[in-house]
Amino acid sequence: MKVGIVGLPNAGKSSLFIALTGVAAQAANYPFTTIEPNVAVVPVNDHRLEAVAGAVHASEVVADTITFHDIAGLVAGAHAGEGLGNQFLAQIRETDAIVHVVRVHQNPEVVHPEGRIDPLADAEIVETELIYADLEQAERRLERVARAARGGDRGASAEERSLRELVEVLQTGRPASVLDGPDGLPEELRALSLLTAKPVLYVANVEEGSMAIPPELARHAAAAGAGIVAVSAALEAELTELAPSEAQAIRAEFGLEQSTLETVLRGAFSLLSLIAFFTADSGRPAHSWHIRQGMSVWRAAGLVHTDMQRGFVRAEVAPWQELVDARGYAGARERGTLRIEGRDYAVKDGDVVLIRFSP
Ligand SMILES: Nc1nc2c(ncn2[C@@H]2O[C@H](COP(=O)(O)OP(=O)(O)OP(=O)(O)O)[C@@H](O)[C@H]2O)c(=O)[nH]1
Ligand SMILES: [Mg+2]
Repeated sequence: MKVGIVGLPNAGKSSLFIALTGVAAQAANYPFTTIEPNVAVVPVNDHRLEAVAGAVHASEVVADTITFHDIAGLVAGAHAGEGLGNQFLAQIRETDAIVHVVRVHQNPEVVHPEGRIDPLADAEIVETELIYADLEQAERRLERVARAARGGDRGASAEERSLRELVEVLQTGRPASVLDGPDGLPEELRALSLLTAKPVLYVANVEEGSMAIPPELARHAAAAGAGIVAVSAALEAELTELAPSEAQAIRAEFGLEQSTLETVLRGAFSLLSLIAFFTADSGRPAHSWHIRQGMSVWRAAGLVHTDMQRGFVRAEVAPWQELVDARGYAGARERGTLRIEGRDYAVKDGDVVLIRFSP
C-alpha cells in the first residue's frame, strides 16, 4: 500500500513522516522545508506473523510494507502557481490513499501560512487545491478525447460523456469521489488517478497532552466518508530518537496507548477495509499480506504469486491462533482446525493460508 501525505506548509507533514518512518526527513519551523519528495517504506509489524513463523519453523519473517510519500505544502492558489505550485502532486497520483495533516495545535512559535489557526478552513484550502489539480488533469484528457470523438471514435464518445460529467463535478467544487459507484469510479475515469477519488485519512496534528479532535473537523471527515485520528506529530517525531521502552514511557505520561505508526495504520486499514492474512511454511520465509475484506482466496493467491493463482487447486486455511496452539500444520490437521477451502472462500483477518497449486 502507498500513502501520500498532504497539508498546508508547516502543518506537520514532515514531522508525521518522521514519526511514521523514524527517518529524519527535514522538519523545521520554516514553510516549504520539503522540496524533494521523501519516500519511506515501513514494515507493518504484526505479532501474529511472528507467532505463526515460529509455529511452522519458517526460515524468516517478512512483513508486508507500506510506503509513505512526504511532499511539499500546498497553499491557497497553488494551482495558479502560488507557493511552490502544485506540480509535486503528480508524485502522489499513484498512491492508494491520502493522509491529510491538519494543524490543530496552537503553538505560536510555529508560523501559519494564513496567520491564524482554523483547522476546518485549512482542510478546505487543501481540498480545493486537490480539486483544481484533478480538474486540470480531467480537462486535458477531455480535450484529447473530444478530438477523437469528433473523428468518429465510439469509445471516445462514451469517455467524453464521463469526462464532461467529471469536469462539471470538479468545477462545482466537489471531489471526484461523488461519482463513485459500488466498485469506485467508472472504469474510463480510473486511468486519471484522481486525487479527490482516493480515500482520505485526516490526521489532526494536536498539541501533546490534548488529543481532542475539533468537532467541526470530525464532522467534515464524517460527511466525506473519511477517517480521522489525532496525533501529536512533533512529540512523536522526537520519540523516534529514544529507545522504544523510553518512548513508550513518555507516551504513557501523555495517556497515549499506541505509537503514531500504529494509530495511522489502524486508521488507514479500517478506512480501506484492509485485513491481514499470512503465508508460512517450514524452511521458507513467512509473509504477511494486506487485502480488502471479502477478497476471495483465489485473488489473494494472485498477490502471493501469479503461478499460485493460475494453477490454483485448493487452499488449506487455519486461524493463526489455532495454528500456533497446534504447533503447526500437522497438529492443526489432527485437531481438524485446518480446513480445505475452494477458490471462492473469502479470506478472514488472521487466516494462515497454504495454497495448493499445480505449477
Ligand atoms: N508544538 C508543535 N509543533 C509542531 C507540531 N507538529 C509540527 N510542529 C512544528 O512545526 C514546524 C513545521 O513542521 P513540519 O513537519 O516541518 O511541517 P510540514 O508540513 O512538513 O511543512 P512544509 O514541508 O514546509 O510544507 C516544525 O518546527 C515542527 O517542529 C506539533 O504537534 N506541536
Ligand atoms: Mg515538510
